[in-house]
Amino acid sequence: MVPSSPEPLPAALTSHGRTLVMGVVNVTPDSFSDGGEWFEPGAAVQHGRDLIADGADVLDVGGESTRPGAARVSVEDELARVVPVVRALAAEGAVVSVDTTRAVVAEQAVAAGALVVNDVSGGLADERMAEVVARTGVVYVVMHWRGHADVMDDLEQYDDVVLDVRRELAARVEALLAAGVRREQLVVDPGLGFSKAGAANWPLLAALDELHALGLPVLVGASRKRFLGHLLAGPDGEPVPPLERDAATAAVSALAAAAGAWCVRVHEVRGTADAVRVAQAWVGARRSLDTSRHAPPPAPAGPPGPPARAQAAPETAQTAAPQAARRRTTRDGDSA
Ligand code: PMM
Repeated sequence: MVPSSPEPLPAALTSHGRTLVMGVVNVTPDSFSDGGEWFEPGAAVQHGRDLIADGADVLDVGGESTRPGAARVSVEDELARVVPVVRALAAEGAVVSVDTTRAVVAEQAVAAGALVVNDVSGGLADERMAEVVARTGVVYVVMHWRGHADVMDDLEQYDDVVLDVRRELAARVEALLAAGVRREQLVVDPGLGFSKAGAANWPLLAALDELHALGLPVLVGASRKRFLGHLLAGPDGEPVPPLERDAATAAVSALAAAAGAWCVRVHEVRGTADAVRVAQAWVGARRSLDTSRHAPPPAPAGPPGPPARAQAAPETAQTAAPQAARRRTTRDGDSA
């Protein structure tokens, strides 16, 4: 399935025909997976550049950790962390998203060049957020959320996690539309790991099509999360540490992309940039097969010629890239 795209994004981002890759730039001292590594503004900007070089389509700049149990930062600190980094990266031509639950941070980040507001609270944490999103017309990521980091692990009760998350997201979408936000601005996100214990995350991934039934693009943020650490735990039951979850993250990215996710949000971009291309080639080949097998038989006309070749998929930018790579590997004597 080719993901639909929210409206107010540059054409360069809507014409890929593949799932987008959002690279995480955490300007925080304490995020669960990469806290402190890029806390200085200069280091954060350089990290953003590196993620673009690795294949990120969008950079998500955040100044407040959502690590379970984390205390909130002040508005002043969040603004001081985020706005200069957004401004610098946007000035270099990057498509920038701001990861914030605060309307004032969203507003100033948009003024500094952000095109996307990624709100893990889906507008619940700040009642002014909907008004800012409606007025600025930015793309708005509405994540499923039940409470701030200090209480989120106490809010994990669901009758049916997929139906409950979908219903709660639908309610947020209705409230945002009622506040004047346009449907074309919206993206929804199941909020993996947010008020979801390990096992509750898998049905949400397995049922992405049920989230697609909301009729909006879907963003998936599985990167380095606890449920992957638990999945990969060794015989002692200890979850593997966050930095050892990138291969599993890329596997989720491929599966989410094949299931039609509009965007995947990740810390390590290169593996996921490859993964979404694998998914695109795989899904594209499936579609070509289905089309060629259901095409009517050719009219019997003209002299007999060489046997018809299987219908090749049109060589798009996506199919051309693996072919170029194959030519290179042959010359290099690499594996077939
Ligand atoms: N997860 C984190 C932060 N922001 N935004 C969206 N839209 N979806 C997510 O799943 C999500 C997010 C978790 O924190 P991290 O920045 O430390 O990964």
